[in-house]
Amino acid sequence: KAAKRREDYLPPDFTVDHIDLKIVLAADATSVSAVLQVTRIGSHERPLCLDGEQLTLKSVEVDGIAWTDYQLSETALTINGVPDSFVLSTVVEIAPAHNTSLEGLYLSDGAFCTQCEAEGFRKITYFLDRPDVLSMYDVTITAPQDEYPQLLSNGNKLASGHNDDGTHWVKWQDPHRKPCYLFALVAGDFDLLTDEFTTQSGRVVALELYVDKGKLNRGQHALDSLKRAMRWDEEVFGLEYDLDVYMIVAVDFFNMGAMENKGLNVFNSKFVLADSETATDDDYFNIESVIAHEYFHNWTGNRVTCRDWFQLSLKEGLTVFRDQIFSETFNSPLATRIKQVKVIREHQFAEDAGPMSHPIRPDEVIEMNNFYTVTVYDKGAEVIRMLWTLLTPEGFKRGMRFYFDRHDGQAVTCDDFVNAMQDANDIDLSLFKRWYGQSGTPRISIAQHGDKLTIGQHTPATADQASKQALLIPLQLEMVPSNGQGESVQLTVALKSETQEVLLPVSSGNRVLSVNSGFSAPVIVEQQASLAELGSILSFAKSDFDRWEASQALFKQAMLANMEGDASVINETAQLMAQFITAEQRNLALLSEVLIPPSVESLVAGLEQVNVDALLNSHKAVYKRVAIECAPMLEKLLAALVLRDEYAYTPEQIVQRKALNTLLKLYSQCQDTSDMLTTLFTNADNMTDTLTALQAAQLGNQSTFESLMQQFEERWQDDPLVLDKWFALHATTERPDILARLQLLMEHKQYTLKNPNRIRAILGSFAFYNTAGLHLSDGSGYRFFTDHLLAIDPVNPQVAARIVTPLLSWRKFDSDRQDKIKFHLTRILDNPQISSDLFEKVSKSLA
Ligand code: DPP
Ligand code: ZN
Repeated sequence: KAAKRREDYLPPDFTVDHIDLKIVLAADATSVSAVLQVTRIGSHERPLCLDGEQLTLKSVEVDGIAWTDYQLSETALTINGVPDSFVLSTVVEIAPAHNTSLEGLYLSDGAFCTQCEAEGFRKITYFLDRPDVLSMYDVTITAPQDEYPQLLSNGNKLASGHNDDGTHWVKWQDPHRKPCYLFALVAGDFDLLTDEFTTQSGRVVALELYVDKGKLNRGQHALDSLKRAMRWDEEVFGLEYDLDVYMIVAVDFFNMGAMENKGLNVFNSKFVLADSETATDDDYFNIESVIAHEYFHNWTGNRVTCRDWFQLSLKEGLTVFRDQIFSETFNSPLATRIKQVKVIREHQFAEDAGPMSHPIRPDEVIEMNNFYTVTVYDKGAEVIRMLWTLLTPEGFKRGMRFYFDRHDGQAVTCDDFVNAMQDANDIDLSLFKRWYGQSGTPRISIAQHGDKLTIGQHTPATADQASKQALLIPLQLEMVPSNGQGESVQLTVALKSETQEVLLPVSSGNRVLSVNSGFSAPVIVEQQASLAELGSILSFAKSDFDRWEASQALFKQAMLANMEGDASVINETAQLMAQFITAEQRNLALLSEVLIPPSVESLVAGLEQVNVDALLNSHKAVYKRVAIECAPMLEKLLAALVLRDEYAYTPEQIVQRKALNTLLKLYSQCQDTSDMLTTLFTNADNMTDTLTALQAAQLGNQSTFESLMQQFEERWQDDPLVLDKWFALHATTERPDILARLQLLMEHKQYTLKNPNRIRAILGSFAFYNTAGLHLSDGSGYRFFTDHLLAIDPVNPQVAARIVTPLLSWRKFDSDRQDKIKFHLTRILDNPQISSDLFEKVSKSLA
């Protein structure tokens, strides 16, 4: 597959005003008849070139006449000699039962479903499979009545009926024009949970949640979250739902989290199903945020969509930001922001620094599925957040209204979005636009001379771009009183050039600077604060987020210093943490964040060269040393935490469970907690506490871990979604025989190569979060992992390409490991059947 470039964009030669689809479902041979109203755009003589893959063409007609003047290739149907306006009818056959890529029309546990974003519609019928072709859809689905009583598609149900052969049919019509990536079809036999929502203007919307038989009682939280999201979007952005029905279907086989198909979202069941027994507080949080995310797409994505796939962040960065501020409203803002920033530090900075580095609006793509990245999504959201800061919330909302006034019903670019924001506000955003085109993580340096700061910015070269320019960066600072006396002072500086002088608003005497307060920009601050300064920020900053940041910097400095054999930093850090826990013993929300050290993986992401063995040892040593210093306080706090009411998903209880998790893991570093953990596990009335017991045991107590894990498996062996937690815990355990353990897991009756959740739970968790196992010094981890990648690739290339990521940054490891990783990446690249997904990532990494 050849690379496509953003600059080469051309508008389509034809458009399709209307499509009438008739789909007769059968697992091995589904028939798809499409009648397209086609219109030539502009004056040209070019043929109509339609995308299509893995389709068996049965017939072609133009204006009702059988047509033979066409060429057929593996990826296209080119029809010659067509008039300027005509009706094209095609019939194709497809085989959903053989579609393991989970793109296009496929079977999930016996139900038919579709995934068309980005380019899956071409696996259903011949079409102009690009987001700037917007069409009206009529869809008629036919299938056997008893097996598939529910036949769903986008929009409103127009008619239905029965045939003599035991099949039935339903006709759907979507009153909104849409690109084909938003098409969806589902056919199956589900349990249905219903509700209603009345919009602010009085439209009554039927809400329908379709889940696997027997899972109805796990759907309520998702439905409640949907209603909260609908209300919130009306209240905050004035955006209202625009159809009479909103359907969500949960399926077990799904490549991503969920999909915002117009009026018919399809979800990975992981982001729908929850009850206290089976789901953790984190699961509840994630469900709420993904439900909201897909709902918000109805405006940011569906009503206004992307002109081409290079503009993906237009809808994703914006919609992630919207779901983030939604989540910050209904959950702890501190915990929510920390989650977001961890994703950036652990994954996005690594992407910037690696071979797949790209701007939030990429310039070159081989396989679009590879660009549903943390950069496009999460850094994209940080870029929108900076606009929110620069424009103020009111200015931003004004910009949003203007954007919809100007572009509703259109397919537009990221520039169109920023222009709308600019035109609705009195501001020049031309410099800001560079965030869309420039990749890499900017570095901020600060030099202080009395009350004057010289702030520098520079972005190191990345794999995709050699030279970088200065950006518009809203940098927030907090001047923290170093001894706690007096008020903090906060300021925001809009950086515009490589260096900039700033006069501090108050005297800097006896104050410590907390730079990039609240993570106001996705940058790395280069200046190293001293331990004493970090101690002041940890103790006295007004922003809890900055206090957390200081704790992470302390841990990190201690871990790095310890690697160099310097024990003083570790002692001082441990003392600062012990002082902190004593002073803040009532502030469980903050304690439960501060006492989690940065993960090994986030440290790896932040380092240019990594000595894996030393880092792993140092990480453990520091964690343990802090535990020893804090032990008396931990004991006291834990005693107060174990007694609790019956489970409820309330802010108070969430904080208590989180604190129990953090403190117990820490305490288990220095004490034998087997009895406590076993009691907690046995008495737990909820999955959050159950996992706390398992996680704490996993970190140190091998025999307790094994015995509790066995009990867990006995209890949940028939529930794969719950068992994924068990798979992941095993896969992330540090143990010498980890590969044998993984092999056993993959022989489990619930494991199948065909289900992405299973692969991600075992191999994905291993690759991303078992640094010790992946990087075993004899290279056996690499071999094991790549053997499995080679097996997954032909089944599901999207999943294979997603989990290969940790190997791509091989350049940061020691030369022996480098050679070994390169050897195995080469093995992948040498496979003649390699997918374009894996090819793009692995070839870039080896280049
Ligand atoms: N458009 C989808 C989403 O992000 C892709 N998974 O919601
Ligand atoms: Zn999205």
